[in-house]
Amino acid sequence: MRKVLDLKSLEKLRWQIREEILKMVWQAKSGHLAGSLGVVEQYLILFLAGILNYKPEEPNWPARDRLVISNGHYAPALYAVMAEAGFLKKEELLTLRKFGSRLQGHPSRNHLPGIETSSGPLGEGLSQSIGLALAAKLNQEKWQVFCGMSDGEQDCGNTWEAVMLAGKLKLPNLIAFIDRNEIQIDGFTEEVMPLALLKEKYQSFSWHVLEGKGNDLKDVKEKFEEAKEIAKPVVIIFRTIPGYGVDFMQWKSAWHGKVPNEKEYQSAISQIRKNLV
Ligand SMILES: Cc1ncc(C[n+]2csc(CCOP(=O)(O)OP(=O)(O)O)c2C)c(N)n1
Ligand SMILES: [Mg+2]
Repeated sequence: MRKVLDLKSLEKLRWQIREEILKMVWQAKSGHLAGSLGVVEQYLILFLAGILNYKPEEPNWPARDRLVISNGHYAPALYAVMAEAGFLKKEELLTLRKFGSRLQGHPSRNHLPGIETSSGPLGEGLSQSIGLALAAKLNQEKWQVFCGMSDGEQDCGNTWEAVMLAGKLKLPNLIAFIDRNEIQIDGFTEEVMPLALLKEKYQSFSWHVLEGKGNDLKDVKEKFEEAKEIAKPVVIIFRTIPGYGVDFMQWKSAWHGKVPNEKEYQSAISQIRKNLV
């Protein structure tokens, strides 16, 4: 059965999840920390605050909402939250990136039940989400499609083809959310490829745009609840801090995909744990 927690319980959980993420990437000696640490509140609210409709014991339940994570390198955060939601056991988290593990470095739908689409190559998730949303609409199904994207993916041409099509189709069941953390693999987004007026660009293609504070549980919850009621394509632009919770990782694109050394790891863990006392 789906677990629904109040914001007070999630407040503690968001730091426990961050500790899991650090442990997972540390044992694998590979993985993406900055984005994963920044996105935790969004995934937690989706899975554990009653936003997504799902049954962990029946991952292919036909009436489930579909969650497409287009930016697959956020996998550590996704797996850690899915474990909390009951899709896998917490012990399995430490198999991340191990040979034969269900927890591939990027999500694979053939490996882990509950993963809706395989991802890793950026810029594909919104097109896939449109296909799902269109199918639901044609079949008069009530489930909704949620598509998580990164800001780096707004550089992908394919993303904008999908933005145009979703607007044209007026899909009433499509909710996109962007992790606007201002960084990508080797610098700030506005230096590598300025995104300019992201909100206005989506609006010009007939999307409804919401903006939220992505590291604020209450605000994230309110924005998803609001989005669920809007009967046209909606995108929530969540401002977040990459590397949130670890002072030397915050806002540093160098931590996009780097593994800490022993001293850095111990410091990161103790910084995160301070939020749990
Ligand atoms: C099509 C494609 N091109 C390049 C890459 C390599 N790549 C992986 S993550 C990434 C950075 C993209 O920025 P963002 O998703 O915002 O990452 P963040 O640093 O915020 O985690 C790139 C270029 C990829 N996965 N797919
Ligand atoms: Mg980014």
